[in-house]
Amino acid sequence: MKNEECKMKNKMSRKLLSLSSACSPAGKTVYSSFFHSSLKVVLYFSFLLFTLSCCTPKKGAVVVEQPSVTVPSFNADSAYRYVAAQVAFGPRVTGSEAHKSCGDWLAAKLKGFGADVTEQTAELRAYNGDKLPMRNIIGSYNTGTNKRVILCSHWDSRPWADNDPDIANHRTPIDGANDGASGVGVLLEIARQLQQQQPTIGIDIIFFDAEDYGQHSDEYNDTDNSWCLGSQYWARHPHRADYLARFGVLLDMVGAPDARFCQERFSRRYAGSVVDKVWHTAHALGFGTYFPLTPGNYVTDDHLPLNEKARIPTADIIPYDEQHGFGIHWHTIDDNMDWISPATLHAVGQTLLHVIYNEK
Ligand code: 1BN
Ligand code: ZN
Repeated sequence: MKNEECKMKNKMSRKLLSLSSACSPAGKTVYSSFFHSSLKVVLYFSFLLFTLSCCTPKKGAVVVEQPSVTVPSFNADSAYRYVAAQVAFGPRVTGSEAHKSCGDWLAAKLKGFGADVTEQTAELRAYNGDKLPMRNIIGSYNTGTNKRVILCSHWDSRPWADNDPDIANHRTPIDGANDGASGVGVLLEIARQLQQQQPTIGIDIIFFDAEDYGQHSDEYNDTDNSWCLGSQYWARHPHRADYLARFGVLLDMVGAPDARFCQERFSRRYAGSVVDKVWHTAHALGFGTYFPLTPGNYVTDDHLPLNEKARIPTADIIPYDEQHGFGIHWHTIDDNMDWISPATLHAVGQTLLHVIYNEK
């Protein structure tokens, strides 16, 4: 989208402010020495009534626009390149060489975009006993403020294509272009924008590890928390003591051309106001087709530990529809760059930029 077009949409979504709402109750102390206290009370309430009536917008009242914020334009080609760069490392399976190299690259990119970078490392155990050298990578902006928002994605990729139609691929690791790299690509582009124009609030971009090392679908195992190990760890050990954020937004699989981000149900339950904010912003910007206002399903994802353990209301932008589930490429060897659409990355990234820059 061109800069001008974006600014126009930004203008359209501005709130209108009644001119008369600038009135405020005042003057009480000026008159206080002239009257007895009972008279003072009567006068005070008369004044309050006058003030309230003055502040009620009248038919035909003059309205002025609140000063607008300029929201940067999300560059979808740049985000696309960040997705491709991650995929080029090979499958980022936690503990693999590609994982290590890609993690170094992500930390360097965030630093290059001016973030304060914190890494959390821990040796975790997967549900099957595999040792997992977990690495959460966090890029913080405007650390001096406690008005903070989390934007997060997982950066690891699934070790097994266990949803592939060909059973011969069920032990093959996946590229995870959409499942992993797409959300990170959008957030790297947002990081680049944050460096160029600082918003009022502080932002923590968190790349969670070991989201996708969950139970293989061909194995029976009754562990129910085998997914989202990095975010579970972060929720138990936030990267700052007494860390708090107003809200969070998780991006998972935000790159497919036909993506429909129905409202994930845990997000509606725990973070209804965040869902409203994000989905209504998307609609105001003309991205309503990607963001239906209808409920999706319940998804075990990185937002759950943030909502349930860290108590930070966090919404998950994740595609789901009755017909295609998470998409036909989900956990198959076909989750590659062919499934990445700059238009979808743009819809998600531009929506988030508007949410961030309009937060006061
Ligand atoms: C999201 C992307 N998830 C995995 N890859 C979470 C998930 C876990 C989705 C279990 C469905 C079942
Ligand atoms: Zn996955």
